[in-house]
Amino acid sequence: MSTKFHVVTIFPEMLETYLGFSILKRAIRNNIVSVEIHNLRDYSPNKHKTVDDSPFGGGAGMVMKPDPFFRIVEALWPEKEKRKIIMLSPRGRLFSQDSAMELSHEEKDIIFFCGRYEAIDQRVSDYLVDEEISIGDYILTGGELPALVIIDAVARLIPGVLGDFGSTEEESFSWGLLDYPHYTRPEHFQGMSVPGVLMSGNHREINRWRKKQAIKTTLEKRPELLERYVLTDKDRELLEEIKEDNNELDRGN
Ligand code: 4FV
Repeated sequence: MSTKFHVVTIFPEMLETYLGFSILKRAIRNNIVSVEIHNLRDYSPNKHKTVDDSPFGGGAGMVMKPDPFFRIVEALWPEKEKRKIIMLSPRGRLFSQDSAMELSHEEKDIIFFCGRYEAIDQRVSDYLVDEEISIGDYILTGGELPALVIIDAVARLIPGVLGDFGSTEEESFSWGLLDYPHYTRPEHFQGMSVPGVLMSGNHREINRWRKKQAIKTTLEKRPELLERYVLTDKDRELLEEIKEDNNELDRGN
């Protein structure tokens, strides 16, 4: 059963473009995921297809009206138990790889409400929306990019989507850590060489080096991630080695 995404937006072309390339295009063509894009204006009650109005209480900008959202849900997804409505908003729960994994197991149709203007009338959030998600603490002009970010991050976790474009299994090897360095040909480039262990063919040593690099990079760039990461005994051994290497470096300087 393919994962069904729906996107409610007033700029459908924005999404069609991004979904027409590479991995997502192929996943949709192979019916592993489906992404239906709905133009909210088609559910506007008035002939001018307006979807926004001025804010009660005054203030700058416009607010998206509630009725088009209620009309599209009544028309397309009347059964609450079969739908999960997600509103993209800076107020939402911060999106992460964990939430991507969660959504990749979702059986219900996943419906994204993409806001534009200042905001969407609060009654939509209060009575229709199951969850608000934010992709980060910054203000965008619309919810379309966040919807695409989430569809991209979730779809690639669905078996068969990545295919030989890479595997999430390997990814889970260093789940929760930052990625290790990657190299490809040429082996020597402008005096810069690929670490010898990667040319050794010794996969136990290669995996050990990669895990050590992942822990080292995480310690340097995102130490808070390491706090949350459950270290194995081998990982603790690697972490000790890293600290010794750093001390040697400090002593060396
Ligand atoms: C946003 C975010 C975001 C707010 C008003 C769209 C904009 C405008 N959505 N994560 N950050 N949305 O900035 O999800 O309608």
